[in-house]
Amino acid sequence: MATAGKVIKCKAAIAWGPNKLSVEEIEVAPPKAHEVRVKILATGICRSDDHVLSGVISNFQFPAILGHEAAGVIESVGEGVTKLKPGDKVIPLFVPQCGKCVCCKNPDSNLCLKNDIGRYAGLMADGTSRFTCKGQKVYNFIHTSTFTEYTVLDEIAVAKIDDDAPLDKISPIGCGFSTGYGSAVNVAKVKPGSTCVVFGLGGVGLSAAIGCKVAGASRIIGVDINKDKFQKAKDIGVTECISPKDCDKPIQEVLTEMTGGGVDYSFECIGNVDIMVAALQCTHPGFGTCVIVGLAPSTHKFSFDPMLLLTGRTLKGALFGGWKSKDCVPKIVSDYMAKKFDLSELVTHTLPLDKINEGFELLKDGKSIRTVLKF
Ligand code: COD
Ligand code: ZN
Ligand code: ZN
Repeated sequence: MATAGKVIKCKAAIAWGPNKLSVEEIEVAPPKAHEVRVKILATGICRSDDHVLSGVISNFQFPAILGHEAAGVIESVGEGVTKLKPGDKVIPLFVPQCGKCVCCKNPDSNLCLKNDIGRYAGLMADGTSRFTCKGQKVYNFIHTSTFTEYTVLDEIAVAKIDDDAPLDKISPIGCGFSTGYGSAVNVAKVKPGSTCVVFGLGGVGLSAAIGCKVAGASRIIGVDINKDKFQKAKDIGVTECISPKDCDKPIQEVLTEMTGGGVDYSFECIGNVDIMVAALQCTHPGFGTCVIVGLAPSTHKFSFDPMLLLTGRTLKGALFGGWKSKDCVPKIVSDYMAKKFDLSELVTHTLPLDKINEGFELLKDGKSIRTVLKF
């Protein structure tokens, strides 16, 4: 491409600090060795973008380019990149897969130790940045940075996907969808005929419910305090919906009674430590499994009676639905194209980059499932 090897000037949303986000012109340097430069075509606004922007995450370096759920096309590649080429369709990976660390080598783990979640160094693998704005260095975000027309990614943080994939529709596979869906099919390994309960019917909870359905669950109970979420949940396959506000006893007791002793699988997709305990308590003794998907504020802790585990329940959790990202994202895209599941219900709003602040408002007010910015 004509731009290969050159600095690209483009538009990006810069987070200057907590609650300070504006669209600016930036410079994006060419990719160095084992990096690729990607033109982003669609990117969703997701929970951890909001956590950083609203200041919930305190050890964060500004200014930075947020965004981690996206789809795009490779513009150019750096030296030593052999498996990716300009024109390839890709999804950035906020949990990378280096293939070399102990977690990557362990078939049961997807938590590549090169991940930047929690540490937030905000730099490329070589310790430098590819972004500048108004002469200032700009940090990246968990290996991705997608609220920009162009980004630069380490090779370990890119999945090449099908040439025919519709990039405008599949960005939720970069985070929210795969997180919820994988929690069901991959982390819990939901079995056909089972009974599941999903706490929280936002994009992640709905995706967990889609996973339960694809895995053949016969009963999928949705729990949410906002009844506006029930219709969409039923449309995607949730069989019953309950609001804890309508119950005269704790939700875990209601669920235990409704299911004759407890559910096979429960998913906490809210990020509330009290609900996490309820999600464990409502699983059936002897074989129930509870999966923690929600991200709670780091100061919040939970405690429970260890007898809940001694009596044969399992408590699990994983990032990104437990998927080994580089290996599995292309397969998830292929499954989408084979119509194994639908993503259209998850995207409720579409906006241009200039209206990104509006997108964050929709997320905060609980009005959107997912807002996707299209370039
Ligand atoms: N009881 C029942 N329902 C509740 C309660 C409650 N006490 N409180 C809130 N809810 C409902 C809300 O009404 C809403 O419908 C739903 O819970 C939460 O949905 P959203 O839309 O706010 O959030 P999602 O679906 O986008 O999910 C985000 C999580 C809240 C699960 C968040 O913790 C997350 O993203 N977790 C994944 C962690 C992760 O992997 N992060 C990395 C990148 S984001
Ligand atoms: Zn996310
Ligand atoms: Zn690794």
